[in-house]
Amino acid sequence: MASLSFPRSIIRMVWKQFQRKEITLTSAIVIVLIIFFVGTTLFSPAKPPTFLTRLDDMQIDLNKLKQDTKDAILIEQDDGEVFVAFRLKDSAHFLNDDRGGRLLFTYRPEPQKSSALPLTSATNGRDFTVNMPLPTYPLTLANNTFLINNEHLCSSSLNMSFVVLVHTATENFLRRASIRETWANHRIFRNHTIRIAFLVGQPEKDSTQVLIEHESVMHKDIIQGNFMDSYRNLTHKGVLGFRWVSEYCSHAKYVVKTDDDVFLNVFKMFEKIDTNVFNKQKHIWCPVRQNGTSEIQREKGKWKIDASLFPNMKHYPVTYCNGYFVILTGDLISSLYEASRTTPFFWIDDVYLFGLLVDKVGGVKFETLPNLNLNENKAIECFNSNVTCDMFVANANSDGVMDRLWFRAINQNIALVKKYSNNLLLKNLNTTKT
Ligand SMILES: *[C@@H]1O[C@H](CO)[C@@H](O)[C@H](O)[C@H]1NC(C)=O
Ligand SMILES: *[C@@H]1O[C@H](CO)[C@@H](O)[C@H](O)[C@H]1NC(C)=O
Ligand SMILES: *[C@@H]1O[C@H](CO)[C@@H](O)[C@H](O)[C@H]1NC(C)=O
Ligand SMILES: *[C@@H]1O[C@H](CO)[C@@H](O)[C@H](O)[C@H]1NC(C)=O
Ligand SMILES: *[C@@H]1O[C@H](CO)[C@@H](O)[C@H](O)[C@H]1NC(C)=O
Ligand SMILES: *[C@@H]1O[C@H](CO)[C@@H](O)[C@H](O)[C@H]1NC(C)=O
Ligand SMILES: CC(=O)N[C@H]1CO[C@H](CO)[C@@H](O)[C@@H]1O
Repeated sequence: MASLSFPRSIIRMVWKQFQRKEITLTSAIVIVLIIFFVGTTLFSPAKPPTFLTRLDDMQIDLNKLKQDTKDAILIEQDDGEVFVAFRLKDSAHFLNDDRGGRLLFTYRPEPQKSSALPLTSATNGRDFTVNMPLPTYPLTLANNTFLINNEHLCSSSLNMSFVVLVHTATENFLRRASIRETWANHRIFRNHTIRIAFLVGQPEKDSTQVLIEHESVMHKDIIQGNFMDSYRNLTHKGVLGFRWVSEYCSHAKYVVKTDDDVFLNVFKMFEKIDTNVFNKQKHIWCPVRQNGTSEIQREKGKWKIDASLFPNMKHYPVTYCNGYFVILTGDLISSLYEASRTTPFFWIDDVYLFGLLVDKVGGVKFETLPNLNLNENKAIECFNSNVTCDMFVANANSDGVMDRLWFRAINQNIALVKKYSNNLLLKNLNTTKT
């Protein structure tokens, strides 16, 4: 039993503080519970407990966990160590329930091992101007497209204002957590229903996969496609998103595509929707890149394109969007997905998703969105100022910036916040950090 006293005493201490309200739910404190048992019997020799442990060493009962925690996030540190941070509910009771010296958690990951669908070599050497047999899109037609799906995320009974598709890298657990707790926290709004779906591919490490599956159980907002998560596979991620919306969220009036380091002043978004700014059909709002103005890099750089692609062209031959923030009318999505079946793969996702596919659909209007800002420092300055910041979208790349922008945006937009938030947010307003 000696080996158990250390973690138990820590847990009791945290628990007591919690009961005495020294740790409040509204503060940013997450209570980190770490369970590690050397051997699983009571009679194993006592060894010093390891405080942080790998998730696959932990045994967690997910149902129990869900009952007793408000939420949990999975954190992977730079050194590769992984732990789970729980935020306890007021009613949490599992701490009393450690039978026979064992905490009750048992977690047996059952990775969904679907047979990996090999990608065809569609990525290489396609020529967009020469007649070629039409390819079938390699990923999205297979039956095992969704390695993880949360089909009910956007249930058809919801009157959806918009659904947000966030392109996120597998290991960006903290960024996803920030977005969930700030502007895309659908629990705190009224009069508008929004949902967020995080799109990922397959991680390199199995341990990351376990974490993602766990995250999906906790938050039910992960969509995972059957492809390696990598920069050159981002187009697949985008098509996956279009397919997912077509099949499971086609009733959303708008679809917002963004990245995991982007802050949206969601109250302004609601206001624009309510004042019919977006009341259009077959329409896209984004940072527009007009046809014939974006140079194709041939020599060097992140976006260097092989001479066999877009041969003899100096500029991309279609209008497209900078993809960090794009609003599409919902009526477009299934056509875009259909278009992907017959549009040869091109790895620059912005050009493919918001250019080539849109061009194939035809009759789509682009409109430039004002007040988008990609300079994080300018955004912090603007939202910190005593004048209401007019940024609609801002970059929030560094740690903690998403939260700061969110708190400041709330303070600057009190009238809109009162209009569009429910009591969950409003009752906390006065205790909100500034
Ligand atoms: C997908 O499933 C359907 C029915 O379950 C089957 O007819 C079809 O052959 C499958 N397609 C592939 C590519 O496995
Ligand atoms: C759905 O929401 C819109 C606002 O986005 C509102 O105008 C409409 O009345 C709502 N419909 C229903 C059936 O609640
Ligand atoms: C894209 O995903 C496929 C399927 O998982 C993988 O074979 C391929 O290596 C990935 N491409 C890149 C550039 O990572
Ligand atoms: C783009 O511009 C080129 C000429 O610069 C024109 O030939 C082409 O048709 C345009 N494409 C679209 C989709 O408008
Ligand atoms: C706002 O801040 C500026 C300096 O940043 C200051 O000069 C001004 O008085 C402030 N206005 C109010 C209303 O506080
Ligand atoms: C929050 O502050 C406002 C004024 O700043 C006040 O009217 C309101 O009652 C306060 N709410 C709570 C819950 O304390
Ligand atoms: C404009 C509108 O729909 N307002 C509604 C917002 O939600 C509250 C209750 O949550 C309703 O009372 C309002 O009518």
